[in-house]
Amino acid sequence: MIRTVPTKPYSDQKPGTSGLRKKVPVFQQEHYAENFIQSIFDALDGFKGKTLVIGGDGRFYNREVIQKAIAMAAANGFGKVMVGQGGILSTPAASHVIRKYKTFGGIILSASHNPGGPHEDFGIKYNAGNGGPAPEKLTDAMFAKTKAISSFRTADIDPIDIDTIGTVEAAGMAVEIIDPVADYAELMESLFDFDALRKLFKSGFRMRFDAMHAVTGPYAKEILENRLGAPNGTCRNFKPLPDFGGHHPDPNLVHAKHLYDEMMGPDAPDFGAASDGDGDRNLIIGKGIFVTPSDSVAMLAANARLAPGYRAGLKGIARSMPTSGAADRVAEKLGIGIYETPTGWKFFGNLLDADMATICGEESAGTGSNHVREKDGLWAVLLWLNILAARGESCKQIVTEHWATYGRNYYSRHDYEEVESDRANALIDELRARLGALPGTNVRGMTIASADDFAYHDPVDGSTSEHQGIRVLFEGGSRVVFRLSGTGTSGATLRVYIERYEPDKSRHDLDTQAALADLIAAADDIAGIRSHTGRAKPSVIT
Ligand code: VG1
Ligand code: CO
Repeated sequence: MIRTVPTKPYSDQKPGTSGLRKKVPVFQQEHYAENFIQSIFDALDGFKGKTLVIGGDGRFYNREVIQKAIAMAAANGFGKVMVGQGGILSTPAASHVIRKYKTFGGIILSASHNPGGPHEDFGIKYNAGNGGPAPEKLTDAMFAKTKAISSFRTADIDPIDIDTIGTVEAAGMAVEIIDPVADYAELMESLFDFDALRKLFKSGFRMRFDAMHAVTGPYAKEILENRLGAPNGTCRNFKPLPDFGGHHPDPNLVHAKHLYDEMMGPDAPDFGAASDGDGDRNLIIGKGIFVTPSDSVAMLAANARLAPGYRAGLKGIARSMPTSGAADRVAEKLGIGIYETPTGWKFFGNLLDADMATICGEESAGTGSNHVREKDGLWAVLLWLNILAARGESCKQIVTEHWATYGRNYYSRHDYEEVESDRANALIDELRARLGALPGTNVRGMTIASADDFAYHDPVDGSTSEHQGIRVLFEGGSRVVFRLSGTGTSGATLRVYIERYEPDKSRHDLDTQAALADLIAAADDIAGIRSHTGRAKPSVIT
């Protein structure tokens, strides 16, 4: 029943910011998925007889790869796999299942916010026994295995019925099909004041949650409508579809514009939210106000004690380097640690495991806490709701009050998508070569105080990660950051992050792009964005 199948290496299986992501036709090449899955197993040690969690975001090719992964897990000696019913497990739910049942680790099939379908994106990532994304050391080891692989192990078994809850046997291994929502919903119930939330909805509070036809639909329906009594219709686009209904499951101001427009409209609900393909991102829009993700982390941290799960306070806050400094001011006021990590959730794992950080966040709409080891879209939504219920104020009031107390970090990210890789690399290389010469120079009336290529020294395991983004800091604290995306599947995406701190309360209601106009122009002067990319403007502005 167990077979060793000869195979040839592919040279392009290097995991990026969050796992391996490629177009579906790339994954459909002979043995492409098998090679990567075997390389994951080959990079791990000591899993014989142990349990592996398997699930995905329901996108095109999910079911096929789940069957492959089950057969390969059996052939490689796992004792059991736990699979989300229908092949569904959101990224945070998978993280929770891995932790709750003390399993060896898990495979999550997702390309997250990237589009899905026969010609769109697919992805595979591995999470370790702490529930968190494989650290760099492990992804490097996997990549090394993909380059040397000569065979993989699989079992000749009939396809497993992954739609029926229960346990079956496959080539000597137990296959348990689990309810993908139950454990996660129970965890949320343990962290938040569900009674207060029920009262909130009962009082007529109106909310719109857009699941974007991605994985959070079943979770949001169960928690918001079934358990919290939000009216039927609160959740939109809640049925996971293999192609996300033809849209990008990316909850930003471009792909969730309909939600934004509704929230800015005359009959806006009180609160709007959305999540991405695999359920780890969140978009938060109050009635008449968009909450920028960097602000959201800061505001959630500042108010976390209002939720039962965080009543004891926070140990520390961690944010990715390009995320604005709004959270730093909260940490300072609370007298707790603040940590600045490279982009990608894998860098938060050690800080969370060591109990140095409780809440973490990224500017890309990822927020989470030590309840799992991934960012968690619905968690952020529920914490916001808990804060709204406890304070009895609107989202807009909470945001403006926060700015008045801490000052406002005007912040925006400009993405230039699908730029030719050579041109994007040239921009970064040239900038890197000029870093030493930048300090002291004057750009548009602003003086550059320092410039560097961000390197992270993990305070827990002592590892170093270099080349994590180029930072240009101006006197007075404003900054621009440049980095290339590690999640795209065609060409290169240049991300430019722009930030300016404004302490003056009378200047907190400016238009963000206008407030940042001089820095946006300076970023182009410094890096030659237009000339290098050939683009007059960004593809996405958040
Ligand atoms: C992007 C975001 C990063 C996030 C990553 C995975 O990475 O910038 O903050 O952790 O996506 O998110 P990059 O390398 O493209 O900038 V998800 O929700 O796509 O797993
Ligand atoms: Co995601």
